[in-house]
Amino acid sequence: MFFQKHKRKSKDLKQIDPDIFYWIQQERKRQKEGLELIASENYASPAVCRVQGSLLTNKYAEGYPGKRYYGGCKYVDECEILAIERLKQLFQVNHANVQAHSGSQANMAVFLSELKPGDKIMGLDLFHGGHLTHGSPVNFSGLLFQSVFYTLNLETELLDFNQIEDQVKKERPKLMIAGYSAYPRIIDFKAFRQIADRYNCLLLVDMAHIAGLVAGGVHPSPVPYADYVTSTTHKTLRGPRGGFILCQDSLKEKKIKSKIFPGIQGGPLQHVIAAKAVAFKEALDPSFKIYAQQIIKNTKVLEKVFQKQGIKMRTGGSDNHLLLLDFSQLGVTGKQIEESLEKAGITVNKNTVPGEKRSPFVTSGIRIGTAALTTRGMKETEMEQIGLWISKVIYNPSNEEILSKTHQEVKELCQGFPLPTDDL
Ligand code: DSN
Repeated sequence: MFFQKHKRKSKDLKQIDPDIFYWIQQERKRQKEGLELIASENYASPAVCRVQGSLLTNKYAEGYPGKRYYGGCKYVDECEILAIERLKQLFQVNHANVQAHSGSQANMAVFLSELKPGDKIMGLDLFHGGHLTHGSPVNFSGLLFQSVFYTLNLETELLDFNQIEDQVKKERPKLMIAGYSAYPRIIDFKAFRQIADRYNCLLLVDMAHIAGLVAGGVHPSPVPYADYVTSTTHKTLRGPRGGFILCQDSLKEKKIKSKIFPGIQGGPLQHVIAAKAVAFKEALDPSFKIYAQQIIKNTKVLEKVFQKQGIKMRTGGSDNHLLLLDFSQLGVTGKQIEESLEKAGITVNKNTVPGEKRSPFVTSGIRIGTAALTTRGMKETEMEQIGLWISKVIYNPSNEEILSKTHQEVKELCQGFPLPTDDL
């Protein structure tokens, strides 16, 4: 034979990089033994993780399927086409772009498609549950564009469309954003569309938090109402970490394509795009509807427990995957409760509440979400127990004995619910 045959012995990660191996093991233990209640997190399936860790990462494919700047793209083209077609089917939409590396870049592509630097955008105030990329002055969205905000009604704690309309009338933004990080109620996209139409304003819906609920049919879809819909793929939708953009109009799709590439991104992450395709297939399966329904059932159980325990929830409860607990009358901060819950093996994040008086590093509340534990198979019985544990910690945040006993009980519960990706 002309060429010598090379055999590659693959060493395992433990030998190649014992440090990273060690930290992954630690993180595995944390995920296994703890209760994950961060509202923006979930467990991607083993299939999604496997594809995300596949050799597709080796491929450069700047451009779009059928029109790339590199050779050898015919197989990644097929994966990207599948991702696009499945996503279109999932949300019943005409056009989908699956190349955005993140939700932030998806939003950036929409802004750059429609706006010039200095144009006015309007999103929900960050302290009321909005997002950094919806105009915060410390983010590109507030640096490049003139940003103004609407707020929740401080009495009802809900979106107030009269107030929003007044604000739009006064400010006349070129683009308005709906879709939030900490809003526990159903969003009326039609009402946003009506205001947008009256004031000739574009409507972007960032459905990152609720994408899985929309896909599962337990939250109305923004697709019929928004000019653009952006999302991440890894929250309630349970895919790999990434973003996407949807629109109905082919002219808008063209603009988005060129803003994503070459506008703001280079080579697409073909391993992530293929993993998105897998996640979209999973979300098209009828079992995903049952999953989405269970997320809501689980939130409702927590809502009931907190009501009984006298713990204040903003808006009084939730219709979606998250609850916003408010301690402003309890004399403890969100930061303290986040830390105490972590000692008890329960992971949440501190969160500002509408009308917040404390800094975002301290806050008066925490945000709790049920998407991840629902994926892990936990249902009403477990949720009731978890609600009681959380309440106990809220009322006894410095009682080390209670924290450590709760941690032990949490570990015991977790043993019965293996992680979907335990062996990855
Ligand atoms: N960081 C995400 C969240 O926790 O809601 C939003 O990007």
